[in-house]
Amino acid sequence: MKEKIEALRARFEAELSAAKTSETLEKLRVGYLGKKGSVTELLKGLKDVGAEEKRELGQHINALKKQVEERLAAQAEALKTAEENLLIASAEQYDVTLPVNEAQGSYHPITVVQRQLEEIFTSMGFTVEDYPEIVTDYECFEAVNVPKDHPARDMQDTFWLDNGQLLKTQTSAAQNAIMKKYGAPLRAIFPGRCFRNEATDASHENTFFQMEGMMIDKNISISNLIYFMKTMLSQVFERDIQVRLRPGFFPFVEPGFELDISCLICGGEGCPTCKHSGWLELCPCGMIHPNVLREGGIDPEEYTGFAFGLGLTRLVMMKYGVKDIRDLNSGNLKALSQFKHE
Ligand code: FA5
Repeated sequence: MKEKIEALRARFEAELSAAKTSETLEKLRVGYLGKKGSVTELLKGLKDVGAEEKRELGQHINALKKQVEERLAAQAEALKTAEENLLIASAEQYDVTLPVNEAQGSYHPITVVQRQLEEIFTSMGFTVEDYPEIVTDYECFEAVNVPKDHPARDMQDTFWLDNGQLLKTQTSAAQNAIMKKYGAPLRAIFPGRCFRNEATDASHENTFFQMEGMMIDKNISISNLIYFMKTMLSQVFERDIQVRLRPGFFPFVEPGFELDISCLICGGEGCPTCKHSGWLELCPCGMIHPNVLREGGIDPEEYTGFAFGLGLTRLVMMKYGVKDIRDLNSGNLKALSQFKHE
């Protein structure tokens, strides 16, 4: 019996040194000290030996039991510490002595107004379409009735890629694909970033946002166009503003208009933002040219429609009284943080 006890002690020590997780330790505990554990079985076996021997063997077995209990407890503690150290070492390090940065982020004013416009138009049954910034010559020009060598291209020089594609100069670049996607009737707006090779000034940037809209159905007329433009502007500005509609030429509309807004920076008196004219070109628009409808797979004999190309960045300038368009792209948090309340 004594040899059995010593063999068990040796086996336990070997198994204990191999135990590297809390789970294996628990298995060991059950295997030695549980109801049917090896040490418990030894104790049960004492009933078959004589009284003399029982006393001596009982002491040995109890000593082994105590040793197993103590060794298991010590090993469990050591494992716990090792696991905690591992967790600390793998956790993200940070300096608790650094001052708290109380500056809160906020949406860019262009995002705020874009979302407001999206809400206005979706409430009137328009879908909101996303479109790439890199497009083909066909999408940006040819599909909207601006063939190669058309003089209207001069107004929209842009950045060309080696593969012949370009950074879109106008959101009109999405017109053709959207017509082909939905057919008629359709109501869609498509905001997007545009790029032009511009000499920048207070109201011109090389990178700016437009938001295009199209409505195509039977019997759509200029009255529908004016209604939607008025509704949109009165909801965005939440006050009366002066607008004027004058003829404008764009190859993709016939007739075409320029919708100007009385400059809200100077109240129409004239300033650098409106080039001292008192008016700011905001939203060219018109009735979609039959060639453009046809190219989009829509029969111009059956359907008519209007399109507009809102200068979203300029609208933001007017709404918030931003005098220089370049502030909006500057990343200057001091200038932009004033819109935080939105
Ligand atoms: C166009 O881009 C036409 N695609 C708009 C259109 C769409 C007309 C559908 C008819 C039907 P235009 O180049 O004028 O047009 O630009 C439209 C608006 O974008 C301008 O009125 C102006 O508000 C804004 N915009 C144009 N160029 C710049 C620029 N460099 N910086 C900031 N805003 C600009």
